[in-house]
Amino acid sequence: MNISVSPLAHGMGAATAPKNLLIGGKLVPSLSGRTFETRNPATGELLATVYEGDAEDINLAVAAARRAFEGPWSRFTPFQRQECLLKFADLVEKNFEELARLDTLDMGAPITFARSRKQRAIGMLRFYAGLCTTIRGETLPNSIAGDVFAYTLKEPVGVVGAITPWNAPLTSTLWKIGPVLASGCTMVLKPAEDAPLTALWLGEMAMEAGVPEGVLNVVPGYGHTAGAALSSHMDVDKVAFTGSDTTGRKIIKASKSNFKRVTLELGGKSADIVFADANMDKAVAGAGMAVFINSGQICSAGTRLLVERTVYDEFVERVSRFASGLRVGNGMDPDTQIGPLVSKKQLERVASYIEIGLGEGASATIGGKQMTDGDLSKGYFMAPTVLKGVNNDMRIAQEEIFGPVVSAIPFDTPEEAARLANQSMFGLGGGVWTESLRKANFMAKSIRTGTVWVNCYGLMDPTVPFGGYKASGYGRESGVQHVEEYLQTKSVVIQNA
Ligand code: TXE
Repeated sequence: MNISVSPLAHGMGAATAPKNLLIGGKLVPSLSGRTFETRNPATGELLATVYEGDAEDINLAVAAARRAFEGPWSRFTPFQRQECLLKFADLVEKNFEELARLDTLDMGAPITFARSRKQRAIGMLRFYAGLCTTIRGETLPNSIAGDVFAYTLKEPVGVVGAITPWNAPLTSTLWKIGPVLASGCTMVLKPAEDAPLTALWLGEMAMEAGVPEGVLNVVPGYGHTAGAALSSHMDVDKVAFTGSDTTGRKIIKASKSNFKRVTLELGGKSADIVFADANMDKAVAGAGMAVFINSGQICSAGTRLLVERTVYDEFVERVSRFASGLRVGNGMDPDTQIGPLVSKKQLERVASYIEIGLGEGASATIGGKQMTDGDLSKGYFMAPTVLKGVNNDMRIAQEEIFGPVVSAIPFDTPEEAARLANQSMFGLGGGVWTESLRKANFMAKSIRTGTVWVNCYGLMDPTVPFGGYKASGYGRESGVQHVEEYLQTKSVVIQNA
């Protein structure tokens, strides 16, 4: 298979053949022969048609993953898995510019943003390559059982079904692949229907890196068909899901078929808290980009801007000015800071939340509307929006909007800020802007979320665990914890004769 050629080089648009599924090391059409389209959200242009995987294709992929798990992959030593991951990382590095462009074309992220994730993307493979050879059990003291010797083994869970979202195709896919391969599991990956091309190419690249056929299968398709089949499959040992809380609930229900293990990385409504003593220049830009980056389509976006009342008006005005200065446009333009939303559906969802907010009594100091000037009319562009006069009980302060919309809420004391931050069903991220170490520590301890950023926002690193409290899900991705999510512990107890 000649695989180190990007889907872009194969050609795009209606004239090209549909993109195949990757099952058992072969590029194959879907059994039904049905296809779906993926479009550039900045222009509405057709990027590619893709074969639509369904339950039957998922069955084939799971069977291939099982064969690989019990066959060749089980004979790979940790050092051999490490070698594969390192080669895979080299290929991602070599092809990074094309991968970044693919993210931009398929979901709209500004190319500068897509490029900025290079170290993290490659790091997610190299970090997990490093961990391959560290997976180990323990020898255990026996205080009660007597003359026995006991130890634990760490074993791969088995076949993993990974269901990924569209908001960061490259990093969200590598985030799953790195630790799965490091652990010795095999995988059926169902990328989001809105942006399936990156995952398909990464699957081929993994094979070029020496990953045996069947270890990584990629089956694009819809959630209610292919996704549902994967999460309820009797021969899948674990589902790793990133997406909405609504779908997360369905995944939990489906997983009961065989009590498969589940990790969920769901949405958020993260509070970004600005104290009056913060470095204001840093905080304005930081709080602005905490929500506007990737057009707000980031699970940990700082969508509730809590500002100390004494500086509330001034700060909201400065963030609004910052928002109005952002360059919105086609992500392929290197000057673009804010791209389109991923789809018409997402644009309509965001617009309807703005309407809800205005109806609840909030006012927009900037933005609030779709942008339709010139070429923007071809895509799904929403103006960066700041909503003022919001209280924490409003729907716009409680529900995930997933667009470039921030709700500004005043507070008076650190205790009140913590209470408001925690008055949310979600618990994914959060930010604190202050020059006071005491306040920073108090807030970091008080906020019930998986990550708290202090005087920065959204910094991610392969070594730092990421995941949710409360309805933002469970399990951790990144860090050594992530490999644990794909391992089981077996105890071996040996009685001495
Ligand atoms: O999410 P879905 P959507 C949030 C965000 C966004 C909203 C809707 O608020 O506005 O979700 O986006 C697959 N069984 N996030 O509709 O449906 C689907 O095919 C199994 C937050 O895109 O959760 C895709 O691969 N799988 C988020 C994946 O789930 C199913 C990222 C995510 O889609 C399924 C994305 C089913 N029944 C959206 N139904 C984050 N945490 O970062 C759908 N899917």
